[in-house]
Amino acid sequence: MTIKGKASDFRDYFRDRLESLSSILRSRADVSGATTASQVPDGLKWHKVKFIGMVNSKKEFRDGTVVVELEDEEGLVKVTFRGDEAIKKKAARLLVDEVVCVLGATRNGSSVIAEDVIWPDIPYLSRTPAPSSDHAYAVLTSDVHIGSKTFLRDDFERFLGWLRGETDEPRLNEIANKTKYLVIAGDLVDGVGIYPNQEEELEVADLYDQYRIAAEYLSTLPDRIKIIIIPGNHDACRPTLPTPPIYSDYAAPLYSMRNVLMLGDPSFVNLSGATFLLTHGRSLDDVIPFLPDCNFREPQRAMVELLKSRHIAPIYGEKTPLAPEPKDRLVIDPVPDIFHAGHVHVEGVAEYRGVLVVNSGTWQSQTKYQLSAGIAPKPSVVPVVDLTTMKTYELNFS
Ligand code: D5M
Ligand code: FE
Ligand code: ZN
Repeated sequence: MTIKGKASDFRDYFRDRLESLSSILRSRADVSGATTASQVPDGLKWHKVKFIGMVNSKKEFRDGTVVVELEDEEGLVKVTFRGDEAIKKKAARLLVDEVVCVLGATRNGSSVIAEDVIWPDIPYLSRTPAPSSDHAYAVLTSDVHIGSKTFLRDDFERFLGWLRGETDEPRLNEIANKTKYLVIAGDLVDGVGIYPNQEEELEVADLYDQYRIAAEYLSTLPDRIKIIIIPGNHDACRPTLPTPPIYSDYAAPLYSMRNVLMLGDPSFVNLSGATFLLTHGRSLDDVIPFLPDCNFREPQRAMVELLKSRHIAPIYGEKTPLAPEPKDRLVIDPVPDIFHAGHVHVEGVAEYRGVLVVNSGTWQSQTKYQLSAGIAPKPSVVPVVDLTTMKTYELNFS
């Protein structure tokens, strides 16, 4: 592929992102009548304008004033957020490459003083409970990191034992017996060659062996549990988002299991009437540092912000590589009932406008890198969702 071809692929990709998110924005009554950024009208006097564009750049000044450029395919507008704290706070939340609607005032049409910002966001969902009263459960996990020296084998085996019904506690046993789905949101294995000198931290140095062990573990579960697996950045897969399922060559033992469903990242999947949006959550590394009021100890908060942006990886050019497909499949559409990610190694649950937002933690204790970066994982805690009521339980296997 030539560099020229690549550049135009990215142009098409971002054109589709702008179109898809614009049309989500335009479905809001408060956005109706908005122009695009390049079509903001000029005039002889100051006049009100409303327009949609993609954030092309963002500068923050010491007094909290924020200047962004909002662009579409034909051109861009300079937008200044200054004055009251409320508008500066909203501007601080803007992410580069996301698509928003700005309300403001201008004279020349090319430089706007902002009065408000509207994100695509999601409508309030009122979910009809699944008609069955049999309370099927979905068990959500991720970041098992099989093959790593820091894989918490005892905890993970206790967890599988619980799913097999080997617990004395009647209530816990009842949940295990009614579990229909085990969802694994990436990083099933630790992989090989993922970061420099990884071999020093591997107990199982062969990728085929890692997947063989993973399949052996999952084969101990009853067949009635459907296992859904998407790739993470440690799995054997293409490194870009969207990511096709884990390579069938390496993960052959998983592909040969009849109750295993191997999907890509992201994936929408319907489980007993509930729509899940599954992604590993790599972009959380990119967005958390830029989002006010978000941190790595509560990844679910950043996931709520992704729902407001209606995009799984809004910022381009940080750590998450994107594949420039003609259609932006990272746009969050439709709105799921459950938004499930992992990657950050900290379990956390939130509810936003009727959507259950879950980060499913890890089965790996603190790695050397995480120690040096001050990242404290919260391993061996598993969110379990009653798909009839959406009630969530957090079970601890440490
Ligand atoms: O990532 C687990 C978490 O730790 C995630 O928030 C990224 C962070 N992490 C881990 N290793 C690194 C390196 N080498 N650089 C930056 N950030 C890192 P996981 O996908 O399990 O490795
Ligand atoms: Fe991980
Ligand atoms: Zn990861």
